[in-house]
Amino acid sequence: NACKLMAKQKVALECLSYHATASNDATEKLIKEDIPSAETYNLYSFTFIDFELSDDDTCKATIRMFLECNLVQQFHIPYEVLCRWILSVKKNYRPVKYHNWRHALNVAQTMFAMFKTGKMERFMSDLEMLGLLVACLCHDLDHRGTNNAFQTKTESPLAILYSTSTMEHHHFDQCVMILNTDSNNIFQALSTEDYRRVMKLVETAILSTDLAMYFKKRNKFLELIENGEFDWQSDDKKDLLSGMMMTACDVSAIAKPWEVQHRVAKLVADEFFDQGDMEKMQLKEQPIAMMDRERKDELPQMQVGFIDVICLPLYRVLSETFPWVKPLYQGTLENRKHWQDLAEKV
Ligand code: 5BB
Ligand code: ZN
Repeated sequence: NACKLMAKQKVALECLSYHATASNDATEKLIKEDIPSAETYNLYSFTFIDFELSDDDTCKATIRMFLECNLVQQFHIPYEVLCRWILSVKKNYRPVKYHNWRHALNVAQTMFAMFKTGKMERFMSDLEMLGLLVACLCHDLDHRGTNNAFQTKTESPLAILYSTSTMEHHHFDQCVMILNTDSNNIFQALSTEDYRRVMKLVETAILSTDLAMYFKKRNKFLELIENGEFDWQSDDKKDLLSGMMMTACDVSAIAKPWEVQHRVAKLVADEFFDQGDMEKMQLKEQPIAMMDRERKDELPQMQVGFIDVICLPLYRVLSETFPWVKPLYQGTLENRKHWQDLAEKV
């Protein structure tokens, strides 16, 4: 326990030097701007792409999703607070190659598209939609470009604080920290009961983005489906469904048009390789294939594995139950062909 306290202090100190909420100037500037339509940003599509968007536009696209879901009106979120919160969330992502603010935005947009175009909105209460969108935007906050195994191996303060789902616990902590910072609390108008519920929802959703959790949840989810479950109302089932949706959104770069998927996979690989380099240098360890630059030729084969083991089974079961999310399945299948072709060339 003394150890944990020390770890917590270390994490807090580390974060203090980095953490900042949005400035008033930036917030006031965003408040004054017009928010372009959802069509302008292609927000309803599973082929949304952020590459061409300015940082400013990424914030406006985020606001547009809250407006389209009627969340600002429904939960009396002061517009100024929404703007400041979005800017603060953005600020608390680090400029790593893949797990940055752009990734968070893409994950949130896929969630939005699943609600709307995927017609899953009807299975969700407004509070659940609010919680899931917030969870998507916050789910990788303060990611350092290294995974849970790396935290454990380096005995980082975070790993001492949280022995399992290390980074995911930290992402949620960061999410809470921003909400608890003055004038960033988009949940401020909620009743005590709703506040408690939405925080729990956000926590469960963020923790479920740990891949280790996904495999457990997938089996339970499959059991429910096999038993012909159509009622998603109870709390456990909702948690299960939300967790599956979070993973579906988290890996949804795999379902984008090939040029986009190809480019994003390179970013993922580069971040993995950077961790591999640190393992070689700091730990004098041989990194696993996925993180070893010397083995980048194996990337296409690894993507096929990733698609077969994680992505396709998930998108298959989701689109069998919720047919309107099929584009995620089809896009992934299409990319599998491309990666398979490349794998055969090596
Ligand atoms: C993933 C699990 N890991 C512990 C071992 C390796 N695998 S993997 O074989 O499925 C794999 C996945 C191998 C290589 C990969 O990327 C090489 C560029 C990937 C991979 N992971 N490819 C991607 O395009 C993406 Br997106 C990802 C996701 C990375 C974050 C993992 C979060 C999973 C949430 C459920
Ligand atoms: Zn993520």
